[in-house]
Amino acid sequence: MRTQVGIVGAGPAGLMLSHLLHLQGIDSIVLESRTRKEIEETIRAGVLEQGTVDLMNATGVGERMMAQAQFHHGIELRFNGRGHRIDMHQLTGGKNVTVYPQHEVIKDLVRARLEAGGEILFNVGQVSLHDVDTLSPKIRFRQDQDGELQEITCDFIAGCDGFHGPSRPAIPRSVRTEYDSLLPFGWLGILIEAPPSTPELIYTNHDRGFALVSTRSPQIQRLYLQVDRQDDIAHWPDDRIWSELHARLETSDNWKLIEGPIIQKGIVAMRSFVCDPMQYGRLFLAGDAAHIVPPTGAKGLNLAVADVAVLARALTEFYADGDTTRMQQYSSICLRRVWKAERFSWYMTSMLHRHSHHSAFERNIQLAELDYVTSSLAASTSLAENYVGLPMEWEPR
Ligand code: RFL
Ligand code: PHB
Repeated sequence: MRTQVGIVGAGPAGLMLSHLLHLQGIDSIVLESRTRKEIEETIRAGVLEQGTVDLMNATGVGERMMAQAQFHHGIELRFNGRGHRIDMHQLTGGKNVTVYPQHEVIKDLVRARLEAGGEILFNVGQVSLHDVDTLSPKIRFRQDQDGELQEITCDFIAGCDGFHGPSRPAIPRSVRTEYDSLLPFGWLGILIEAPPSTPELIYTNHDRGFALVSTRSPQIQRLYLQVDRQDDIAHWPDDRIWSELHARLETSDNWKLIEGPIIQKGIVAMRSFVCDPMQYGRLFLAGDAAHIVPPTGAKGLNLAVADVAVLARALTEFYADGDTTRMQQYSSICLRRVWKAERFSWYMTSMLHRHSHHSAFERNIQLAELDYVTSSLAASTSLAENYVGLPMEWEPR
């Protein structure tokens, strides 16, 4: 088999890249280790930046999103039993917080690719990358996990296979620097069947720890609790989850959290991670394969989309007239934005989570930060600008 761009991973990065390349007349084959059903049902991110929404609309995959997403104008930061609204719409000159689940983005992109005759090979196994520092890198894999060994010869390989995929290790250890910081906590996430308790997302800092009230649809809500990173979901029966959520979200004005049956629960660990460079020879990393942010800033999916917007443009320029300038700059263009998203996610995480090692002094600094960011126009404008998303490569600056 042969293709112009071999793409490992059908997450937001891999699928969006394949879609953007197709619009420029560039061929790709996407290899995915899970089934279509699995990738279309995995619950992950919920919030899209304005740039992600604009890119989906501009490239013809935004129709269902525009019909089903919720467009919020702000978020609430809650501490000391009181809510404080950050009006994102006003502070950013009209940008929104769009709540549209990641698996719906995946469904839209898979459908667009398949309808356009695109090739996505699901359920492949033993994917390995070869000759990435030559002009014809190769991907080997087995169809249906254990079928015959097959090989795709490519012009370029895009490693869009998430944090644990084989692409990043294909860059020699001596060439890459990894910046890694494991956080001491995780998030326990639940999906419930209930109407929303609030019109906008609530991020709460409480003495007992962080909590987040998000949403998925008028019937399904998404909530998170800060827990210890080693914690086991078996320690969290439903009534313990509810009593902890009520305690952390309590306000002095009797706001009520609406309960409903818990239909899914799990704990995810949190980390910050950056791989530099994001390119080696003809292998380009994009999305979680190259960097991870803690979810507090709602940045992961959006960073993945921002990376592939840069990569699609670089590849388009190469195939148009052999210009490799942007391809050579891929890593540095992406990493500038990545580090700013790392900084923002780190800032939101440190401001909102309860740290067991914190002294009373540090706790008061945290509360002063929250007071400042919710009362100063300059500080809340900065938070809003980062939350709705810094400009992406394809946007005018
Ligand atoms: P993905 O989505 O992990 O996709 C990688 C794909 O590669 C496949 N794969 C392989 N395929 C073939 N061969 C192999 N050997 C392979 N190994 C792996 C995988 O099966 C998978 O399909 O990476 P991508 O495309 O870079 O996208 C990144 C995002 O998924 C991630 O950053 C976000 O989910 C992070 N995130 C959030 N991001 C946001 O922008 N907004 C949010 O509100 C938000 N909330 C979240 C989040 C992540 C969370 N978790 C579960 C960590 C909330 C949570 C709880
Ligand atoms: C979500 O709805 O899954 C979500 C929302 C906001 C975040 C993280 C996750 O910061």
